[in-house]
Parts: sequence; C-alpha cells; structure tokens
Amino acid sequence: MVIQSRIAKAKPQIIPTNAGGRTFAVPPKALQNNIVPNDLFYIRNHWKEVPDIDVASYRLAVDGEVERPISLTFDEIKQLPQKRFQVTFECCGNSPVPEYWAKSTRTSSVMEQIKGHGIMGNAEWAGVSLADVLELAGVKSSAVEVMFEGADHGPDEIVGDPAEVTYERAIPIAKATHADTLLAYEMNGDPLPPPHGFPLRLLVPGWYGMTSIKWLMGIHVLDHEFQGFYQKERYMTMNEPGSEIAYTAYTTMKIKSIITNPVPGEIVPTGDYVVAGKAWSGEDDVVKVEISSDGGDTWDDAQITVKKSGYSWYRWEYNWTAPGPGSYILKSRATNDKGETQPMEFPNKWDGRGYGNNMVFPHPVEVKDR
Ligand SMILES: Nc1nc2c(c(=O)[nH]1)N[C@H]1C(S)=C(S)[C@@H](COP(=O)(O)O)O[C@H]1N2
Ligand SMILES: [Mo]
Repeated sequence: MVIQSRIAKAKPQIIPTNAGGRTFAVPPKALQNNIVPNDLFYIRNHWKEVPDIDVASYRLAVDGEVERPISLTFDEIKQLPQKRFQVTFECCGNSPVPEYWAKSTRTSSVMEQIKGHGIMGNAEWAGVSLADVLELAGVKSSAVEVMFEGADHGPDEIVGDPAEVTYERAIPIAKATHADTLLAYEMNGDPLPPPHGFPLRLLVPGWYGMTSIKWLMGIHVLDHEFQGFYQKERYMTMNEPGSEIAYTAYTTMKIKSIITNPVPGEIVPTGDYVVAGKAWSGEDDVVKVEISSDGGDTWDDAQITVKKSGYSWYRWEYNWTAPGPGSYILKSRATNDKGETQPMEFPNKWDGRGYGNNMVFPHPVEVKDR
C-alpha cells in the first residue's frame, strides 16, 4: 500500500494554479521533452466546465460573408485532406514577471512551480486546413476577418461582467486562409482530449494560445473587425503611457527562450554539465541562442541542436563547466532572423499584468561536488 501511494505521488501531473480549476501548467520536467504528452499539456480555460460535445450530432457552421453558408458534420470535416505537423504555443500569461512573484496571492508551493514557463507546450497536431473549409463555403471579397465561436460561455472570470459571454475571437482573412492555419482533431496521435477542445479546435501557428479556439462550433466570416469581449477587452497589451494608441492586441509570439535543464531547484554536479532549453519566435526563425552563467555580464553561443519542425520550438544545448561549487544565475537569450533579441527586462512595465513576458529570465542554480 505504501509503495503504491508513493508511485501515485511520483506520477507527474499538470500543476493547478490558483485560477480555480481553469489553468494548469506543464511540470518543469515535462518541458524537457520535445513533445509534451497530452496528459501533461497545459490547460487554459475561461470556465471550469469543459464542454461535453457529442460527435454524432456535432455540426460546424460556416457563415457570414460567404457564397454558401454550410454546416459540416465531423465526418465531412475528416474527409478533407489531412495535415499533420508540430505547433508550439504559449498563453500570453506564461512566464510571470519575477518582481510580481512576491506580490502573488498564490501559495508559495504552487508559485514555486508555476513561476517558470509551464503555460505552454509543443505537440504534433493533425487536422484540416481552415482554407479548405472556407473554400467549401466560398469566401466573398468583402471578407476582412474570420471569427471563431467556442461552445463555452459564462460570466467573465475576473469581474463577472459581462454576465454572459461566449469565448469568441477573430483573425485577419490573410492568416485564416494561410494553408497551415488548422482545424485540428488530433493531438499527439490521439483524438483531441476534451480539455483541449474535443472534437475540433482552431490552431493558429505562431500566435499566442488565446487565438486557438477550442470546442469550435462556428466560423463566421466578417466584413469588419470583430469587436467582441475577448478580442477588445482581453488579450490587449497596454502601450507606454502617452502613446497615440492605448492598447495593442497580442498576435504572434515574441522571440523567447527558456532553460529546461536543470529544472528549478535541481542540484548541478561540478564538472561538465549540459544546459539545455527551447527557443521560439512566432512566425519567424530563431537564428541564435546565447548563454550567460554570470548573471548576464558575459555571453557565449549555445548550439541550436534541433531546428523547428513545422511550427515547433527550437532545441538548444550549452556545455557548461562551472568554475566550482556555488550559486550561479544562468540566463539564455534568443535572437530571430529579423534581428529581434529578448529584452533584459520585462518590456511593458507600465502594464502591471505582466502578459507577453519574453524577457531574459534569471535561472538560479546550485552547483555542488558530487
Ligand atoms: N473555446 C475556448 N478556446 C480557448 C480558450 C477557452 O477558454 N475557450 N482558452 C484559450 C487560451 S487563453 C489558451 S492559452 C489556449 C490554451 O489551449 P490548451 O488549454 O489546449 O493548452 O486555448 C485558447 N482557446
Ligand atoms: Mo491564454
């Protein structure tokens, strides 16, 4: 009995945050894998209840600025040509700003685990091209955006107002008709698990997670910019005070890298050690990753060991020999093909929510003799 309960405890699990059963993070060790397994993939829901959708009666509506409004069964969708590739995405709330950790109301043990980078993941997805579905309906030239409607709805999670709102967001027509914008029905070879959008979700490669609508019920082609609650009242970054435009919507993921080996709290033995991690940059390519082991004073190139596959993260390694036992601050810094590099500090200090944080993160490690 004792052994069994120990095994049960040792089994890795997603980490609940204090968001009331709505957000769960990938445990740090699972971020060491390339593919994050389905049962450890992060979950970010706006309501606790996961929609329970019956595939037999499921219909996907496609309407608005189209020649022929249509309604597709799950089988009809699956008959379209299949696409399969890896996509990495993160929630804009991933990687909370270190200065905000102390202010958090979360219990320290939970905070210790989520102050990392677990509100993200990489998986292999299969589905159909959204463009193929749109083509069945025939998009009119008046189309400006395509809006996606989820099955989930309720009061706003933070202020309770609006009292009733559906999870809906839109993307520009150009991104909607890109061949790799997917309607996914498979995740890592399994049918989409219910928390991740069963039976069908949108996947917008290169963009922050909030755009990839789960439990997809409707695709509405619009001749104007969508003004919905989750488009205009959420997932907007506050611009520097005094800017002409006060808020800008989050879209593509910013250039970013994380250290996955060692995990926080792991003791690194003296001698040679391979520091490893991931890097990604929205729709762009990562061209360089640098490492500092002295808190950011000096930098050395890491090796990009595996380039992105589809729209996945890149993997990198750095052979490190600490000068001796002691405490060190490791930092990783990635650069993309546009020459954009991670900032040394959280770039939007005036926006106290800390979303879209792609700063160079301090990664404290202890080195000890074996
Ligand atoms: N219908 C619906 N889609 C949704 C959400 C949601 O609450 N409802 N959350 C969004 C957010 S904020 C993120 S970060 C991703 C998370 O996807 P995952 O839970 O599969 O990791 O889904 C997005 N799609
Ligand atoms: Mo998110």
